[in-house]
Amino acid sequence: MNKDKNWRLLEKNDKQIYKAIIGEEKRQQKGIELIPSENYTYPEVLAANGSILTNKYSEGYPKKRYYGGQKYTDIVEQLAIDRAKKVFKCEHANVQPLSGSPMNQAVYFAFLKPGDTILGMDLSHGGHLTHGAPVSHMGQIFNFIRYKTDPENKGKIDFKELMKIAKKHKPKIVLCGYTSYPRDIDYAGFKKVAQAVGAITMADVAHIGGLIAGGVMNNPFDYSFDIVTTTTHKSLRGPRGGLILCKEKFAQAIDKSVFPGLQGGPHMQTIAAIAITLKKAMQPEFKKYTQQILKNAKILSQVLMKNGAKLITNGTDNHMMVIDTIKSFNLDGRVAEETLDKISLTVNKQIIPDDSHPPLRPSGIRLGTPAATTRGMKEKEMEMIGQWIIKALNNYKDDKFLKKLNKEVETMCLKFKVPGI
Ligand code: DSN
Repeated sequence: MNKDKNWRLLEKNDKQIYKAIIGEEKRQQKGIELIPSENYTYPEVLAANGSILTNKYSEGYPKKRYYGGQKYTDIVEQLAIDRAKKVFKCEHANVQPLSGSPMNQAVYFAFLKPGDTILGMDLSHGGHLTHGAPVSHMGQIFNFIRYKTDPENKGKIDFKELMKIAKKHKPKIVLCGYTSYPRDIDYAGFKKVAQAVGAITMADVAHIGGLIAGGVMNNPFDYSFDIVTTTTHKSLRGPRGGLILCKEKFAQAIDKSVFPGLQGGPHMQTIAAIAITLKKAMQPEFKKYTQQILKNAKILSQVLMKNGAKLITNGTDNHMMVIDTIKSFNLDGRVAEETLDKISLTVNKQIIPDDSHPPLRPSGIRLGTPAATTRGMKEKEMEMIGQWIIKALNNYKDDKFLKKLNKEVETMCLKFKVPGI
């Protein structure tokens, strides 16, 4: 395999795509990804993801395939399965979901019929689209009852209220785990609610999967959860993909639901890259990495709050922060995102609990520390990033000032290499 030759061929035969990839490489190197769901993956993952495994169809599971020629793909998938079980301390792992949305859909279809009820978090309070947002197909197929957080009480969940809702609506799945929620999750509280109504417990830990793998956040399996889903490209630092982890008694239903229920051929190049990621997650360096993600988030949130930023939930327990930019800077999330783009800090505009503004011009932005931490940035850099955010958002009309800040950001970024570039 000659990777340099492959790149030379691409450069020669498709200049437009080649140039766009090189442009994106430069953008990633010159700025900082602060979107909490993004990360810079390992060079080994890039190698596996760009490998000839992409040529192979492998419908089915190791030793039970529908096509021949599976000697090596079986090795790859079995390694990914065994490592996932070890890292997340669970009985069964399906490593084939193509990403986060199909991963959650496969769980619903494994256990529910159309019209059945799921208890999930409201989108604006931190739930994912697949947790029942009306615009998602899932919201149209299943009957989602959506609970909320208490913004006045650090974004905590009122379990007495949740129990009442569960008893009234009798969900078949009680779902926790979120996409824009900066607090830890009381898995024992959810288990109690689910047990009271005989529901399956499901945690979608897509965002914090890496933090659980590193042992710095609670693992739902320690609270006897039934099903845990996670993407592999966020805090876990792997390729884009998903894992469904469960107790053995649910294994058959989950596997059938992923294939042939929902998906066709698994992406074996991604599964190899997931196996590599999981081996990395078992190393002591990964634990240190996840500890630093949390330290960085604490510092960044403190710098922001000290300087007038109003954070949803008034702080963070994980890698993520949501800033109410209207209350803090009198700017909507779109203007805030565009302003920070001008100084090479990439964040995403974000709806806040019960937002009265529309999703493309919401009231906030969301940011997090996994990617910056991967580059080696620590407390000192978090202090600088926090100050840059505050200065830029307080001076969003001053293009000359923003240009000056951008130089500072780029100079700092060039000292922290993006792995694999
Ligand atoms: N797009 C992911 C995120 O940014 O959280 C969730 O799907």
